[in-house]
Amino acid sequence: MQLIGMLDSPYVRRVAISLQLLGLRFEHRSLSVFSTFAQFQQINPVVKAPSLICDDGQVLMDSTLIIDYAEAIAAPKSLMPATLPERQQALRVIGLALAACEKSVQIVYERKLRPAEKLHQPWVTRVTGQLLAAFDGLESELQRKPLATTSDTMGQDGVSTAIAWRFTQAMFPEVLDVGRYPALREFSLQAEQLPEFMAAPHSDLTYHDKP
Ligand SMILES: N[C@@H](CCC(=O)N[C@@H](CS)C(=O)NCC(=O)O)C(=O)O
Repeated sequence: MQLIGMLDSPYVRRVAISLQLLGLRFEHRSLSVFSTFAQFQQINPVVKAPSLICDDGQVLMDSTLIIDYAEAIAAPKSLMPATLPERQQALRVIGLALAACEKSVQIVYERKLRPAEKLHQPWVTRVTGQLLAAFDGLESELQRKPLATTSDTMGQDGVSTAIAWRFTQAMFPEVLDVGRYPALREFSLQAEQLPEFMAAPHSDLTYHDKP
């Protein structure tokens, strides 16, 4: 299968890391939804990153749905807990992390795609408040119950939290007061050192599977 999209997208990175942790091999094509729009359109006319070309040629999109598909291939291996209370907790954390990604991406679009004179500051202020609320929620979840930090134990809650933090840090280091998020900061430092994270860094690089 082929993962389409750039690793500077938190959603693409989330999939690239999840596929590795699930033990699935894939080819990565680092196409941009902006600078290579037409090429991306040839693969997926909706131009959404990540897109996944399955082995039979069908194209899937949306990181959560692609990971759902990957989980089905990898079963019984899974990044989700089996018991209901643990799964509920993981879903809570993943929801917060995905909200943080969504709000960060909205700020990127507002700042980078709109002409400066058309930037709508009340919207940016609202979205920034939502972004900080999502990270506040994640910080208190991690303070209450630390996330696993090894390749063998990390779940989808950890992957999603780590990619959300790294993306926001990379895009707007000034927005996140790291002193306010000690647990998230420490968790991110550990997660980013795992081989699966280092093989798919937040960047315009291409992931290469081990030979
Ligand atoms: N909910 C989607 C969000 C994906 C998303 O918004 N990706 C961005 C790149 S970070 C994208 O495709 N942007 C192009 C566009 O929406 O036109 C997911 O989880 O995959």
